[in-house]
Amino acid sequence: MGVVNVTADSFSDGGRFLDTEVAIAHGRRLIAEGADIVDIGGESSRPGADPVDEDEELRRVVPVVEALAGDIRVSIDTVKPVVARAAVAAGATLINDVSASLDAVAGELGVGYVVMHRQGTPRTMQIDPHYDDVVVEVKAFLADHAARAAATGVSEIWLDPGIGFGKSADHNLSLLRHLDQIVDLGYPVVVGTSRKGFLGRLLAASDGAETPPPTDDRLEASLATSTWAMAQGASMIRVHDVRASVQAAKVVAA
Ligand code: HH2
Repeated sequence: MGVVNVTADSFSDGGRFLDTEVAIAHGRRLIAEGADIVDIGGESSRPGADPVDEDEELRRVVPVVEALAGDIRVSIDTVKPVVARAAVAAGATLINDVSASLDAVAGELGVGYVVMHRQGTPRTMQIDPHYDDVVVEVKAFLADHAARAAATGVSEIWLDPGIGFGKSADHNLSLLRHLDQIVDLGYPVVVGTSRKGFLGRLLAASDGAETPPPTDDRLEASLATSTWAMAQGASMIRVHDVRASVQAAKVVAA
């Protein structure tokens, strides 16, 4: 799953693909690089991000969905029912909802649904995330929400542990270490670690550096975690760097 962020403020590529034509061209590049799905989003969910209003989000994503849906499977990354509906009308067939609240919309529209775990909301989620047992709690949340989605009629359900969404670096690593337990729930699993902050902090700590490497210098760390996730049984990885990730996926599959 290749990421197309039609946003001004995404953590790794904010502002680069805000223009409709530039976003479409980026999506086409990801298709050429081997993506199976492109995930189009118009509102950043990075820690501290400001909400985007509905009209602006629609203006950002709908033309990009329309332009790409004829060439590839399109997923809409949104927490807003109106945006999800408009994107599906424009050709999206998967709703990727980081708030885990749009199951009934996916059920009604007859499209696939990604249930992602997060603690808190983007504004505050990284301030002091706390769990007694992160793996047990995330697994229970995903099982519960998958059952709810199934009850509303969703037939294609994906589970995502929500790396970086209300989690410390240790929480992220625990979830990756025990990803097989989430895979054991019996639904396909998607994992997004690409360029995320905990990778930067891990690299800085191991190098004794004061500042993490910039987001566009986290490819190898991202590939390491994506490869790990696939080896633990993840069926899909959500990434910014499609070409390299496809190569890694092919080798893991072999
Ligand atoms: N991560 C981000 C956004 N959406 N969706 C799923 N299912 N899983 C994830 O891990 C995930 C996600 C954050 O990455 P990005 O879209 O690049 O950044 P931003 O939210 O700042 O736009």
